[in-house]
Amino acid sequence: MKLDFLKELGIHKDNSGAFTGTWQKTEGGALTVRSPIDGSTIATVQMATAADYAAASKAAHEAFLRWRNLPAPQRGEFVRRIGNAFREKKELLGKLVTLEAGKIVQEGLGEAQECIDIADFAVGLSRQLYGLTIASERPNHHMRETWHPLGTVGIITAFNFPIAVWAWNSMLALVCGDSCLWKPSLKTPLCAIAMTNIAAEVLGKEWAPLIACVIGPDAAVGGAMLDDPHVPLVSATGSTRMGRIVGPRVAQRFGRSLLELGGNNAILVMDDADLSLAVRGIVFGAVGTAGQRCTTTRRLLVHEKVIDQLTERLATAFKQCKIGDPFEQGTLVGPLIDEASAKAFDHAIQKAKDQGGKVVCGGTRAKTSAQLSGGAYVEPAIVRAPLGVPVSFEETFAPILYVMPIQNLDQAIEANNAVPQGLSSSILTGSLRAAERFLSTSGSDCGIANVNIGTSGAEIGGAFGGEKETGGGRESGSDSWKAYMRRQTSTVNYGNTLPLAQGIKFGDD
Ligand code: UN1
Repeated sequence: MKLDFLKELGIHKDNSGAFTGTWQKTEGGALTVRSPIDGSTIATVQMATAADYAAASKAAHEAFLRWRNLPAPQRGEFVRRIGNAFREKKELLGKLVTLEAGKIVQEGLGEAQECIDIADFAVGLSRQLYGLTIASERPNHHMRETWHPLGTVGIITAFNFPIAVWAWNSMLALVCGDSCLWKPSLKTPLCAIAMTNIAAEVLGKEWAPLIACVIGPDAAVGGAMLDDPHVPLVSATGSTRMGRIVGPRVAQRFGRSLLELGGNNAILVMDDADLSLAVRGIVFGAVGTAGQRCTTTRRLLVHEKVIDQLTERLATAFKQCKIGDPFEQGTLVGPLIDEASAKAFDHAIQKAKDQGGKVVCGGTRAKTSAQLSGGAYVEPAIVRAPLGVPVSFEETFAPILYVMPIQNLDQAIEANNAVPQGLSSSILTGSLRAAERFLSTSGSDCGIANVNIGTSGAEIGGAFGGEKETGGGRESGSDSWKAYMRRQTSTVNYGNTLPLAQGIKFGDD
């Protein structure tokens, strides 16, 4: 594989670098980085230890103490330049995402675009960190709420969005006046090094510690972050299993956590849906990113009147999806991240069969060229299953779509909400009534509920996140920035007397 382009992202083959900006050497063990495309080794990265983490945290805290005093629009100006640097390097970043995470070229570029978009959003936000004024019950008093920088934000990211999720968090955190410490997935450290390099170069030596990235083992480095009193917010993306560790451990020290955990997203297809649109939306949602998005469509709840027809059309479309080298034009399904993921896929397919599911298409390992034999490629599966089949309650991070029949909208909504996760959901229908019912209080219980589009591919402008076992966090657009700041309520007396709230008389007045 041609790796020359890595140099343009500041990554050298003999890289010694668990980067903490460009200012610190680390002492941890060596991490072998493999491409999921063919399993080949692409780099070795020297990891950080808990002591390295502590040094990065100290520097991040010191940088925060200075950064928070810069006016927010000036912080925004740095972020504008970081966003422009992402823009300039979009092609390279997309390529790196393809190399290290195995996404097809279009999706790698899409992820780089998401970083650019959130930087733009954050720049605008830097002039809009609005508070409130509130009417006081006391004469000659006023009340207001203001937002202040919080401190260092710990960012834990997963392999499947190796650059965008960090950007969602860090670009907002920077304009909010915070510093960041990034603990990336050990499967995608080069993406983390590249992004940190780009941002550090724009920030310069003085401010580079604001965006330190610490690549190290979960227990030593991740654990140190969870317990770090200088990290008031830990924003963690990953499995529900990970969230169950992060949430309570951070809460134990009264830190806050922002959790983006598993999804088990359904599309409801009603009998009046446009089936051509449905096929396109479902294929992208189920097969895109080889089923490795937290927003991937995993369940299809289809009206019994159209289920046979739709399943047949989907099977045809699934079979046409080209599986293979994600760098190759025309490929729609790249590799899973590793063999363990492929084993989880095999296991879920077997379970589905044991539970009465019928594999309509796919469900096996894909045949690829000899060059790709070191990668884990699977044929995306459609499984027809009875409603409520136990395996459909679990998230398997691979392309498996459970197609289940429903008789009416109420039953579909109930089934949508029956799983423990609550990230994304969609309804495909021509009926305004059905769509609005799905979006109503007694409709979908998910953080994201769409109409006539799929479950994945959210824009950065909205708040992103979900309920129940998805963890409840919201990041990216809308007012998610508030999670990265602390709120202060102030009451100011501009009179000469001291009236007390609630009309209390205290001693002689
Ligand atoms: C994730 O899979 O962790 O909505 C994030 C989407 C993307 C983000 C997914 N914008 O599919």
